[in-house]
Amino acid sequence: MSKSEQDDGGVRRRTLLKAGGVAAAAGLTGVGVSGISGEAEAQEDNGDGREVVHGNCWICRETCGQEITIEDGKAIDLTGVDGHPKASIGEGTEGTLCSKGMAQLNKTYNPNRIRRPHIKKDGELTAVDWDEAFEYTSNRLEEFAEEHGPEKLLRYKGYPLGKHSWEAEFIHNLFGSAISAGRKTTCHGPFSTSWEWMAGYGREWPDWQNSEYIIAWGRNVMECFRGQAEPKGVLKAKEENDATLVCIDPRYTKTAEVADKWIPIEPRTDGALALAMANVIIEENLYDRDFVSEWTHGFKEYKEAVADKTPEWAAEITDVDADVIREIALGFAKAAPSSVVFPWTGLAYQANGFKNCQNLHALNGLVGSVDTKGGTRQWRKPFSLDHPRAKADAELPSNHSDASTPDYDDYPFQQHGIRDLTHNMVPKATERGDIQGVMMNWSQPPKSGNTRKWWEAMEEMDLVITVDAFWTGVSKRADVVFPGASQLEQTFFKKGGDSAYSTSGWVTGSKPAIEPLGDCKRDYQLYKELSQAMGWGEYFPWEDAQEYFDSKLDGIGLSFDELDEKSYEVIDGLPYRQYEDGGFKTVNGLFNFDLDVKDKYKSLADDLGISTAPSWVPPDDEHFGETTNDEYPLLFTDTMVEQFSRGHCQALSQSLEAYAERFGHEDEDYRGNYLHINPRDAEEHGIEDGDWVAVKSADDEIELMANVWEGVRPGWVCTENGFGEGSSHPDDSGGHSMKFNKEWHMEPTTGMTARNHPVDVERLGGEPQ
Ligand SMILES: Nc1nc2c(c(=O)[nH]1)N[C@H]1C(S)=C(S)[C@@H](COP(=O)(O)OP(=O)(O)OC[C@H]3O[C@@H](n4cnc5c(=O)[nH]c(N)nc54)[C@H](O)[C@@H]3O)O[C@H]1N2
Ligand SMILES: Nc1nc2c(c(=O)[nH]1)N[C@H]1C(S)=C(S)[C@@H](COP(=O)(O)OP(=O)(O)OC[C@H]3O[C@@H](n4cnc5c(=O)[nH]c(N)nc54)[C@H](O)[C@@H]3O)O[C@H]1N2
Ligand code: SF4
Ligand SMILES: [Mo]
Repeated sequence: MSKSEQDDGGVRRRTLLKAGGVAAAAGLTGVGVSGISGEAEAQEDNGDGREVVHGNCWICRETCGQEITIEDGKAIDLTGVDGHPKASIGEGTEGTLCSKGMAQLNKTYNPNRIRRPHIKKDGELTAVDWDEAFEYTSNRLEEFAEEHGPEKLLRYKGYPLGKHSWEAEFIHNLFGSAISAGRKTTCHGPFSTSWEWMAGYGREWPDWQNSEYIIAWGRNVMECFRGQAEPKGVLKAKEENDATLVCIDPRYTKTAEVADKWIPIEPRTDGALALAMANVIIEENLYDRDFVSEWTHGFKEYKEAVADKTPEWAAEITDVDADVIREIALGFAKAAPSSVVFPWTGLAYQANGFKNCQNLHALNGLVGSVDTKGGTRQWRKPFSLDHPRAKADAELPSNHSDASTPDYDDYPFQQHGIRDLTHNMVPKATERGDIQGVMMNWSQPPKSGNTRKWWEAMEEMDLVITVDAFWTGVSKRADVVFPGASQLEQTFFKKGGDSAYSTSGWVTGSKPAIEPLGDCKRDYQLYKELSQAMGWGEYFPWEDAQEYFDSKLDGIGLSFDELDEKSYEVIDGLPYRQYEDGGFKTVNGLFNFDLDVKDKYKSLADDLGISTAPSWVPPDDEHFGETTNDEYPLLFTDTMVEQFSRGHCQALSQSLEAYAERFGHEDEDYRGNYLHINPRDAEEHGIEDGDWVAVKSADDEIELMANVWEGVRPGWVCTENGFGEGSSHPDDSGGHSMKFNKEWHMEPTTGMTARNHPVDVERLGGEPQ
């Protein structure tokens, strides 16, 4: 579909262009956009029929507080909430929404939204009313339980609004599904698992705003932020602490744009760079002796491992100058403990990612930047809230825990102590008959790895149930499609840690701003009524989500009405260096450089022939990632950009326009993703900017438009994920980046999908479609 054909009601191209211009001029891309959107100033109903209510953005699921202007029951404008823990940089500062957040209006009123329940009738998905949809679904679920056993229904964990528990309670507790899969192996596995085993807490966060030296390492914090507080925190640190920002990324991202130093490293060699930095820090005696001697295990092995890993050694591998390695090692160590190295998907999505992430985190431990002001933070539970279920009359059963799942334990990664079935192995588990169906809410699994097999597996499955807002390769293959109410139409509640308030937790919540469009249904109502249809109504005794959350808030003396009025509440209780009170939450209470303390990892490392201590594990065409060759000389991966959130903003014309403008292709009709290719590689392949190209691996092929760009390293090509066949893009435009990914492309410790595929590119005739 060309740009002119997609009329989704919410395109405000002028506003967006203007916003992009001002934000870019201020060096604040992705931050502060809403302030420019015109009538966004929050006001109470002042007689013009408008009122302003609170909401919480869930486009990237980071809950930035919203002020929503409503006119005649329709949401007409959005802006942020000042002081909000996620939308601002703390008390007294402006709250804003990013450009993705601003696209929520476009999303809500999008004509492509699924607005009616659909069920399979005579092999065709057919729109029906809710009574029929619930009756059909409850019958199918009952048949499924009888025929296969409930344990064989996979729960694919998505992002239901506020990550509420009703979906899990329905699928696991009540129905008895025993298997789940999800982001552990599609988002953060190697990073969170290595850090969890090292420091006891896998989901650490940088204390950005207090830092003095930040290394964003395969972590595009200025555009793949988790709430507006993150990029604002980085800018604050630069302004107020004169912090140095180093961006280690083969791509010239928005983070690279504001960084003091951009290091376009050879992909997948990050572990070698980290070892060389440790070599310098130890040689120069700049490590934190007190922290290392009192709180760590395995320093001797770490020291031995890096003894010969000089900057000159790493320069050969990483294509980073030895002087630059020395410079950042010294800068990082001298700023400690207010310094931080932090990765995410750039390193997690690699077959050698586990070791790379271990080597990185070892650096934080070496200089003592663990749970410190301006270092990493270990967010523990800052406060507890009552669980409404504790007060309910009917105790929720745990039907899933009684299920026998012997085959599930046979899967290799579970034997390493990894929770959840590996995403890429779901098709195999389906082939083996261990999985016979799937239920999900707000998820698009085939986008995240092993795409073709996933599609086949869904065809094989006896029952596919999804809650979604758009037609995708998943909803089109489902037996039941429930039209989920979108964020502005739902009650919202969330509590959390990481935010603009470094040593506090927070709660935020809001009532629905508008009525659900069409037949869309709010999540709580959906699970309550589905439970009623199954005869389990007593487990959802609350009238609505508001009543449920009201009960939850008792513990901190707030009512849901009050929270909605305030939008958020900040709650103290997250001191730095929490490990000083009772040690690290690891097997030995220490920060582990060496993972020999984990028996399961020890035997795995033995099998793989690698050390349990930090070490350099290069891609090897066997366990740790494929390498390029004469036939397939380029390395291909996919990435994310500020304009899209994972796999669903591709449905929004506003986001597609902003993306096209960013890369200077707004005048072309094509609205798919681009293959970013360095001018050197483009010339070698006879490719020009805007050409329609094929990308080929040994066993697959995609087609998309070339964006010839200095912003990617020579030898490395990439595109944005979530496009092409089966995506939420209304016209399936562009190339599906994960068609190259096959079942065996996994990181060998966690089973996380591993990107980076050897490919070649070829210019095709014809216009990009
Ligand atoms: N705009 C936007 N923001 C988001 C999301 C989104 O989809 N869109 N998703 C949210 C979610 S769920 C997450 S998990 C986070 C993820 O946040 P990030 O992990 O920061 O997101 P990515 O864009 O995948 O960033 C990884 C970066 O690593 C780089 N990279 C790739 N390979 C290598 C390598 O070998 N070495 C190094 N050093 N770098 C490499 C890529 O070029 C990319 O810029 O973002 C969150 N925020
Ligand atoms: N190739 C590739 N795959 C990736 C990544 C990558 O960088 N590249 N990143 C990974 C990461 S970091 C993560 S966290 C995962 C996330 O992966 P998923 O958990 O699958 O999440 P999304 O892609 O956000 O989910 C998209 C689905 O939610 C639907 N949706 C959108 N809005 C709504 C709504 O209002 N209600 C409901 N019910 N549904 C809605 C969309 O139509 C779409 O089908 O993806 C991973 N997969
Ligand atoms: S950062 Fe995420 S939650 Fe905040 S406005 Fe942007 S999309 Fe919404
Ligand atoms: Mo993620």
